[in-house]
Amino acid sequence: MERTLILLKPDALQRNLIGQIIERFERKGLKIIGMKMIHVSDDKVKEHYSHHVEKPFFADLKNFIQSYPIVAIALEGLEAINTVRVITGTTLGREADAGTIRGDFSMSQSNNLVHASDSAENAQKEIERFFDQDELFEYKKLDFEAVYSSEELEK
Ligand code: FUP
Repeated sequence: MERTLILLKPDALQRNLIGQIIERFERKGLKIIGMKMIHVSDDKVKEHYSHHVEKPFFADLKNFIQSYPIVAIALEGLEAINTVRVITGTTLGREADAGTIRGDFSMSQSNNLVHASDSAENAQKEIERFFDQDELFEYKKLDFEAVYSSEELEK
């Protein structure tokens, strides 16, 4: 099973969408293994968006992500990284597919509600960035036996 990180951004909090967004991941069959509300530090913003630090929009992106608290969630499931990206939708909310979180709730490129890890390497780094080891929970998810076939459960 894979692990991935999502961040529910300040617009999700202010638009009262935290519950609806978490519900989408839960109902899909993903397992929540860590969850917390935080303010993102300067260092973490620079690390997390290191691929955008030199871009003209970085200052606005930084201000936005630090404007209000965010909710960080670590999820687990079979091929969870890709699955979560599919549920999240493409970056530009107003063009994202209907049925995705961004497609259903966002009109923006920056205020697009959710961050989702985009590769196995980044997922591991991002989970370590936002969670200490003792904030991640290993437990048996009882519905996994209904969500997956026995063969899939082995993976
Ligand atoms: P995504 O993986 O879909 O979150 O997209 P990126 O990693 O490319 O971008 C991260 C965040 O930077 C986006 F969620 C919003 C912000 N961004 C802008 O504000 N303007 C841009 O032109 C591109 C990205």
